[in-house]
Amino acid sequence: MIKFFLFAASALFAEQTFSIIKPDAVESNKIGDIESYLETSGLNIVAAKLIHLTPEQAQEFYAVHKDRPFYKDLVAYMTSGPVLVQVLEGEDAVALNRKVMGSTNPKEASAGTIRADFGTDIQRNAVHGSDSLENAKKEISFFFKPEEIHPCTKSK
Ligand code: IDP
Ligand code: MG
Repeated sequence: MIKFFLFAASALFAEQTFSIIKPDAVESNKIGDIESYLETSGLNIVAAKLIHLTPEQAQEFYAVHKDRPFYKDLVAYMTSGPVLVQVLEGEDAVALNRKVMGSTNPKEASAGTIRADFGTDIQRNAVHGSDSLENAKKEISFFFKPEEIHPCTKSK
């Protein structure tokens, strides 16, 4: 009975967000370390695949930045090697993931965050994370079919 209520409550408050382990971190063999930061924070990995983005995919994914001076370089960087795209689930997953990631610029990110520990500079900053629940839904559906996502059924 208690288990059922815990499961129902966790399902009710669970949120999903979208995450990318970027080319710099994949190339430097940091997938496992970064997953460990995410899992230790309480996030569950409920979908993941290693893919090499096409220029068209990267352009569309980052279309919101198309007028920024760094857009062309960002697309070149994000297509420079494979990335791990994934769906993370947990309570307040969007905000929690952003907290574990740290600030965009690794030099300004708090100690112990992924970007502080694995990022190189403001562009090569190891990870992407959705900035709102609305964008998380859009970004998840950009890369995953519903049947590729395996919501967490664990009661904590
Ligand atoms: P976020 O990834 O923390 O949400 P955004 O402002 O959405 O930051 O920028 C998207 C990505 O574009 C960053 O993660 C980073 O890779 C790159 N980027 C952002 N600002 C700059 C910049 O000033 N110079 C170069 N690249 C940047
Ligand atoms: Mg962003």
